[in-house]
Amino acid sequence: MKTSRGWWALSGLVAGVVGLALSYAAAALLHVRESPVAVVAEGFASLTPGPVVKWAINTFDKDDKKVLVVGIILFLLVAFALLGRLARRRWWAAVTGYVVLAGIAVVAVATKPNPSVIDFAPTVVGFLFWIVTLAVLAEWLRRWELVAESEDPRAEPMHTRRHFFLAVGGATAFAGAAGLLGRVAGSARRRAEESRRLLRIEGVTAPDVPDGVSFEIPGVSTWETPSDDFYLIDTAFIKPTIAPADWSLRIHGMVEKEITLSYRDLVAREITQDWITLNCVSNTVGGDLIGNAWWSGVRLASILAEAGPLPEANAVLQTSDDGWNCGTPLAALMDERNAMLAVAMNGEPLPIEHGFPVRTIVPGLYGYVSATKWVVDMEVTRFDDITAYWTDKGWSELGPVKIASRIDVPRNGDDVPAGELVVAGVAWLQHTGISAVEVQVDGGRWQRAELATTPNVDTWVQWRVSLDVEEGSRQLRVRAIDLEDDVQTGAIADVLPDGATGWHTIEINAKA
Ligand SMILES: Nc1nc2c(c(=O)[nH]1)N[C@H]1C(S)=C(S)[C@@H](COP(=O)(O)O)O[C@H]1N2
Ligand SMILES: [Mo]
Repeated sequence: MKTSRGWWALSGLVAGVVGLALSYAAAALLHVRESPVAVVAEGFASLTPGPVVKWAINTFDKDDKKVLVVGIILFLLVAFALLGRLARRRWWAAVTGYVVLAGIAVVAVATKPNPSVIDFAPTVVGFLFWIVTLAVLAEWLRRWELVAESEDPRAEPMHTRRHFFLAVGGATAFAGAAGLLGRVAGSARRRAEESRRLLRIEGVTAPDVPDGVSFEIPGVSTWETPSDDFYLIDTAFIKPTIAPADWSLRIHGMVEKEITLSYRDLVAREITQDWITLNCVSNTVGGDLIGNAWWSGVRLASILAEAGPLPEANAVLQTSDDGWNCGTPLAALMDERNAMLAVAMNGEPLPIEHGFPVRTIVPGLYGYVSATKWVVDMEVTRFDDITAYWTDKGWSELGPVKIASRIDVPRNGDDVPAGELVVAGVAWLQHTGISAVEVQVDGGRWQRAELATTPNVDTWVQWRVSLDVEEGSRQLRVRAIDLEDDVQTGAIADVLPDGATGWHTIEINAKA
């Protein structure tokens, strides 16, 4: 056996470093707050008994976290080297060792509050790259060993050894590049977050909640959807991180005058603010891909009027910094409704994942044809001449929202006391408005609900009704009527191609 254990240890080390670097880069690119090492460090710290933590803080002062992270990394480097040596004879034992290490990171992530699937990605990515790198290096080491042991005079140990060292060098360079990528991505995120935190936009005020919009019934969606709870839909695996100073919007195409707006130009204009409910065409009957926020921004009608659309134009192809696009009816952007380039949500600059620094909001249209996040380009055009991300996949060209209503309390399957029962929820038809909501028990008479107030026709409205329910299994069903007296249809349609229809129906159990 001519290769030394040292080379196996080196392979283990290099493979481990590749895995760590890749998990770090993945964390930065996916905007997962913590890389596996940081999460494990946090978990470790939270499990450490108080006196030890006190001792650590006293001994290392502000550096206590750094000491812990450095300690974990040193431990890992030793573990990687040992696992590399182990891989020489017992490949599966080494793999098991790494599964255990990754398992610790998975547990640390899983025990954090509200972990999402994406939070596990850095650990998985790191694990996969570790295995692949070790397998490649081990392959070259084995060949080297074979050649070294062989009696064949034509065998050239130098040759296979060179390949091994090339592979080690390549893997190290790869880890370095990944680490660098992680740093750059992380710093772009930090820069955008920092500029967002420092941003004060004149004319943006805290949400102005009108009287009477909420019945304050527990279980019914709150009037204002907190930005942190607002549903998130986009196709961007990596969310754009654009500092306002780097943002601009180009409006061009079938216009008399092309316009390019900087962020400063935009927010120097008059700010418009309103409550607007946004929902997704993929929201199923009774679903929760909907939210209501206080949006602040600049009216698109005034900006587009300056550009001067040509008479033949009927669409605006909006493009996001991440490449996603959608076609929006020009009329919806220019009529009296409050279509805007939004810069703030619920009184704060847009959260990065909701389109910072600028997104489009158009009351009355589903998000997929209007609500472009990280919007950077608007081409005034004709629907005949364009296709866009979702219309290419079979969704309708025009996406006006459909009337809908939802029962929030009681919940489907709830046990309730028989007798008087308060049923409540929300209903919406942005840009038209709701005039009435009706509820029926077991297909009986439609009973009118009481409506809360709304500041405009672009928001959802809360409703409630007190019903008498007899003992037993009961079915509740809701429908809404709009301000033009059109009644919500009970015909069931799928979300594809232009939004679901049907009455939200739940089963409850009334008990004596
Ligand atoms: N850049 C970009 N903007 C986008 C999307 C997207 O995939 N990419 N999805 C749209 C869809 S389908 C919806 S429903 C809304 C959702 O906005 P939200 O994530 O802020 O709730 O954003 C719209 N804007
Ligand atoms: Mo959507």
